[in-house]
Amino acid sequence: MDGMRIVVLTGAGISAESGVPTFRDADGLWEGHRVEDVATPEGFARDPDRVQRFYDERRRALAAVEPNAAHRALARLEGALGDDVLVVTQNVDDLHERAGSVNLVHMHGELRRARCAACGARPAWEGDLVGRPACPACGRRELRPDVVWFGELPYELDRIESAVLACDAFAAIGTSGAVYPAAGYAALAAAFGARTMELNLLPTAADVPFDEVRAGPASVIVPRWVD
Ligand code: BV8
Repeated sequence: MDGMRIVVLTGAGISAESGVPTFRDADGLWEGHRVEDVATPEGFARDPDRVQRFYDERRRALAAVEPNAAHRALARLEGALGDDVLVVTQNVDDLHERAGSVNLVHMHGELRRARCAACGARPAWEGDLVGRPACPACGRRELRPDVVWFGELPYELDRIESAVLACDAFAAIGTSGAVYPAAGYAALAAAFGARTMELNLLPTAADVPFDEVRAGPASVIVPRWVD
C-alpha cells in the first residue's frame, strides 16, 4: 500500500473484542438506556445526573479494557506509511491512542475528556463528573462529557472531509453505517475515485457498494489486511 493515502473510519466493532459494548448489537437499548435519553442534549437537560452517571461508568470501564490486535495493526499501518494514514474514529474510547495511533481524529469526542459548558475548555478528565467538579480553567461547575451527542456538531469535519476527498483508499472497520455524517464518507471517497473497503463481522447493508468486503472479527481480519 506504499504511497497510498488511506483513510480508516472505525466504529464500535473495532473495540468489541476489547470488551467495549457496541451500540446496536443489543436489543436497541444501550447498556439499559434509550439513546435519546443519554446521548442527546435534551436527555442531558432532562436528567443531567443520569447522563453523567452513564458516562462516568463508561469512563471508569476504560481502566479494565485493552487495545486489541485490530487497534495495534492500524498503529503499525501508520508506522509504515506515516502521514499517508488517518484514522477517523467514531469511538469515544482511547484504545487507538493506547495502541499507538497518532494521526487520529475522535469525531464524536472522547470519554477521557470533559467539556466546560461555561467556558468551552476541554480538559483531559479521569474521574467522575456527576459530582459537578469545578472546571480547571474557569472554576464554574458546568463540566459535561466531551462527547458529541445526536444533534451536535461532530469535531474536525473539515479535516476529515478533505482527507476523504484526497484519499486513494477508504476502509470502514466495525461500523454499522447508521450515523451521519460518518456514514456518508464511504460514498464521498468513492465519488472522488478512492477504492473502498468494509471490514466487519457481518457485511452491512451500507448505502454504497464497497469495492471489497472482508467479513470476520476485527482482531483477525484487520491484521490480515494491514500485514
Ligand atoms: C450531526 C457519541 C449536524 C456518544 C455518537 C435522519 C437522516 C440522516 C441523519 C440524521 C437524521 N436525523 C438526525 C440525523 C443526524 C444524526 C444521525 O445520523 N442520526 C441517525 C441515528 C439517523 N447525526 C447527528 O446528530 C450527528 N451530528 O448530524 O450534526 C451536522 C452534521 C454535519 C454538518 C453540520 C451539522 C452526531 C452523531 C454523533 C452521535 N454520537 N456517539 C457516545 O458514544 O456516547 S454516535 C454512536 O453511534 C457512536 O459514536 C457511533 O458513532 C455511532 C454508530 O455506532 P457504530 O460505531 O457504527 O457501532 P454500532 O454498534 O452501530 O455497530 C457496530 C458494528 O460493528 C456493526 O456493524 C457490527 O456488525 C460490527 N461488529 C461488532 N463486533 C465486531 C464488529 N466488526 C468487527 N469485529 C467485531 N468483533
